[in-house]
Parts: sequence; structure tokens; C-alpha cells
Amino acid sequence: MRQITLLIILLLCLPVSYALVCGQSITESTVLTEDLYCGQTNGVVIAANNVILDCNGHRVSTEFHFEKIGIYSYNSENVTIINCVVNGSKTGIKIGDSLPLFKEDRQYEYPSNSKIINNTVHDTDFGIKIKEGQNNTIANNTIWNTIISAIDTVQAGNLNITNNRIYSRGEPLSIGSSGDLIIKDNNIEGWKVGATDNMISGANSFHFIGNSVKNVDCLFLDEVPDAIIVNNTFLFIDDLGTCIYLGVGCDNALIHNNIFYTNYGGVWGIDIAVNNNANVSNNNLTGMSRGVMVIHSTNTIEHNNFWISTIKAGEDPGQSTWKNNYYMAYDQPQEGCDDANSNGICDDPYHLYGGSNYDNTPYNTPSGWLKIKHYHLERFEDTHE
Ligand SMILES: [Ca+2]
Ligand SMILES: [Ca+2]
Repeated sequence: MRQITLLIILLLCLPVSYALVCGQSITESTVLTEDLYCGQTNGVVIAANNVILDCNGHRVSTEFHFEKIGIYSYNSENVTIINCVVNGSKTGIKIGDSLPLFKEDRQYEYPSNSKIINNTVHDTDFGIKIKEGQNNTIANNTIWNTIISAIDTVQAGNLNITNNRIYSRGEPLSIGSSGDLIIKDNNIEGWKVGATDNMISGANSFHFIGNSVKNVDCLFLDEVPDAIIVNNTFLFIDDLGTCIYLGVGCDNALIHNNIFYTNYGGVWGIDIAVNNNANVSNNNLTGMSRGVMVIHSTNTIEHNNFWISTIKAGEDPGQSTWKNNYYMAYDQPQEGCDDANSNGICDDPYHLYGGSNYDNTPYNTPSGWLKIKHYHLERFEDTHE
């Protein structure tokens, strides 16, 4: 009897598989069995907690630009949306709303713990939108040809955006007022540099790690203190703008081990503007005429390779610390870099553009600091054989 009861409970927990009609609200986990072509109505509305919507590769299609939503989880918690193909509509997939949940304990809360995984969203104004939800995950999705933004969040605390492929004609990322924000291992492509940014504003903590960013003004941060920007590749082609711009309230940034590449000379690689205590280290900046700008701020710029042919590898009126960098425009005797004592460091300092600041230890070969370490290690090993 107990086994039969368990079996019945198990069967009740399994998702139902049946053909939905457009605009239908679901309150239990559901597997889609056919495509939905919905014209000018919403596609699927999720109206209960703990629902899994598995489209099983099926399409939810509504009219392009029309003020509707492909898949809408309205004020529900712990919702999972997987394996859906969504096109058309104003917004492809939306979580949350401005109306808070009214919990049993009479505390207002917002919909949380949603997972949007392994979906394809395309040809919408907004791709995936989260409004006032907490602890949500957007992972392994493909989002392309979005007109306004691919991932758009407002007041979405503790958000994890991982391993998505994004191509947006508008802003790839538009993230406002997040708690802890992790953006990791995504492939993010814009339509045109100078036209759109990846815009991040008001995060408590921000980890931008291992992403590939192309054809968009790479990162525009506003009120994002303690940002960690590590191990990314930024390709910004034909641009007149800035790759990473730190606006107000962005102290203590770590910008480390990134590749910046452009083919066009009119750009800033990193503009730190008015912020303090940034550490810009071990980056490769190639092709732009202007590498790092720090104005009226106290930061440390070290162990970077500036593959920049002009004198504006670094611009600093005077407050920041520049040390142990490589400057392509200052690595040979005819450029003023002599190395009479053969220690791999130019004997005279490198004069930074825009004031009277210097890098007192400019290396004369790319990543020369690593070679010096190897040299000493080899010497050590030689003498201890
Ligand atoms: Ca040179
Ligand atoms: Ca020297």
C-alpha cells in the first residue's frame, strides 16, 4: 500500500505534457508538446510557485514588437524555464513584476530563485527581462537580434548570468540595481561600437569574469564599487569611444589579466575618471591610441603591456602609481629607452602623458617582469646544481 501511495505521489509530481493554448496560465510543471503561434496574445503565463516549464525545444512565437510577452512568470517563486525557443513580442521571457508577493508572514517580497536555462530567444525588443526578482539565474541561453536589450534587469538582486551567447542590436546587457552580480563565461556581441554599451549600474558586488565581448562599448559602470573585471577578452572594432568606463562611485576596481584589442586609433581602453584605488594589472592593450586614463584619482597601474604606438599609452596628471609596465612606444634606444645595465628596465623613467607623472621602471620587452623572474630562477637553479 505504501508503494502504491508513493507511486501516486510520484506521478502527481511529474510534469504534465499537453498542448497549451496561447495566453494560458499554468500552475503546475508542464512539458510543451507542440509549438505555440500566438499572434497578438501572450504566449505562456506561469502563475504558481515551483513550476518547471520545459518547452522540449518547441517554439513560443508572438508578433514582433507587439506589447506582449512570450513566457511570463508573474510573481511566482522558484520557477524554471528550460528548452524554449521564443521569438517575436515585446519581451521574450520575463520574470517578476512591480507588484510584490504578499507572503503568509505578511512581509513583502519579490519573486525569487528563478532559473532561465538553455533557451533561445530572438527577434524581440527585450530578450530576457527580470524585474524586482532575487537570486535568479540566466544560464546557457542563446539570445540574438534583440532590438533594445538582450538581458535587461531592474532591481534584480543576486543575479547570476553565465555561459550565454548574446548578439544584440541594442544593448547586450542593461543591468540596474543588482545585489551581487556575477557575469561569467558569456559570449557577448553588440551590433556596433559607439552605439550601445553593456550598462551596469548600482551593484553591491560585481564579478565580470572570463567573458568575450565584441563590437560594443565594453562596460559602462555607474555606482559599482569593488568591481572585479578579470580574464576577459574585449574586441572593439572601428570605435571612437571607450572600452571600459568607470563612472561615479566605482572605487576599488580590479581590472586584471584582460585582453583589449582594437584596430582603430580613437579610443580609450580604460577610463577610470574620478575613482580611486583601482588596480589595473597584467592586461594587454593593443591598437588603441590611448590606453589608460586616470584623472584626479589615485590608482595603481602595473605589469601591463601597452601595445600602443602613440605617447598616450597612459594619461595621468599626477596622482596614480605607474610601475613595471611595458610601453611599445618606449622600448628602444631611439625612443629614449637605454638599458646600459641590462636589467630589462629602461634606465630613464617613462613620462606619462598629460602631466608630470612617470613610470620609473618601464620594461623594454613585453611581459619583461616574467622574463626577469625566469632569469633569476635559472640563475638560482644553475648555482644549486
Ligand atoms: Ca617601440
Ligand atoms: Ca636598465
